[in-house]
Amino acid sequence: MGKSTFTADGSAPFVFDDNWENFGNLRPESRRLSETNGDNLPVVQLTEEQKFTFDTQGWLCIPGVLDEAELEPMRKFCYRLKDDPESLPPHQRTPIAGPLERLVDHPVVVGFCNEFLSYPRLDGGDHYGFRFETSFLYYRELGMGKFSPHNGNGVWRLPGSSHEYRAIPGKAYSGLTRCVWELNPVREEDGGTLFVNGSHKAAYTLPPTIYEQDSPLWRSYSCPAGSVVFFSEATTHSARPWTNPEVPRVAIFNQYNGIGSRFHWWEPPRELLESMPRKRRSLFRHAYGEAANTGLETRNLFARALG
Ligand SMILES: O=C(O)CCC(=O)C(=O)O
Ligand SMILES: [Fe+2]
Repeated sequence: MGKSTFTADGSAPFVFDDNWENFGNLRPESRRLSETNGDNLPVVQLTEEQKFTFDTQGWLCIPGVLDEAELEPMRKFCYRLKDDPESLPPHQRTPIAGPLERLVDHPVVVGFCNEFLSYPRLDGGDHYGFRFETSFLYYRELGMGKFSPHNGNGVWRLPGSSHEYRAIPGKAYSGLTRCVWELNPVREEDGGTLFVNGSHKAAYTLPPTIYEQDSPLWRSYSCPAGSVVFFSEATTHSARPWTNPEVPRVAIFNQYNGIGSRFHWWEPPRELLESMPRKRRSLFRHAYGEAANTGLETRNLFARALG
């Protein structure tokens, strides 16, 4: 387990586990988090400042992760998906295929998910301790996109909602989490996603002014092409109309969840999964906890009638 799983004073956060051998806390050998991704690249850990920013705001922008040589084939693939999907085999008509596939477990994404989503006991080295939920391409030209605020109050949600946020000293869990790759530059006034800072932890209901797009409660970001924005779905957020007539928004909206949670019904085709490195494929397992780190094909307990 890398150093990011310890609190700033170097101590391990107390994470309850389903055993009592270590006073209910995760055993030291269960404090595992992937250090490499599906392409065997080293995972990029979040800095203390990035962890603090995400935990307090409910969202985090990491600018300039991808360079132009990586971005160009990605944008081309997006235009093909949008304008000419029939030119792709059916199992590749998705933003997790082609040059976009490696965004799914990009080292920066794994670093983020290790901190805010992974259940360390179920990260098996070959398998991530978190799940992939959905992927969509959001392509927006002038006027596209609608102001529609939603979510918030994540600390107070019951777990079945998936829109939850939990925190103990030195450790936080973000539940359903969005990872947005901005493949074009975004200026603050262009129309990137809006957030209400701290609303994932809000104890009060949202004030009616939230329904005004120019409320000072709304925050957003500007970033160069190739930046990534993480946000907890428990944070109040909204789309808004795109205002830049020169440059469209070309954004990949990937989404992650805890290993034992599922919100959306979204199943990528087997043919696509079989072409992926084994570790990347582990992101697309069904939601379950027991022994999720021991293999992709686990036993269906239904076959065992007698317990
Ligand atoms: O379109 C956007 O900017 C926000 C979309 C949204 O609500 C979400 O990703 O959950
Ligand atoms: Fe949303």
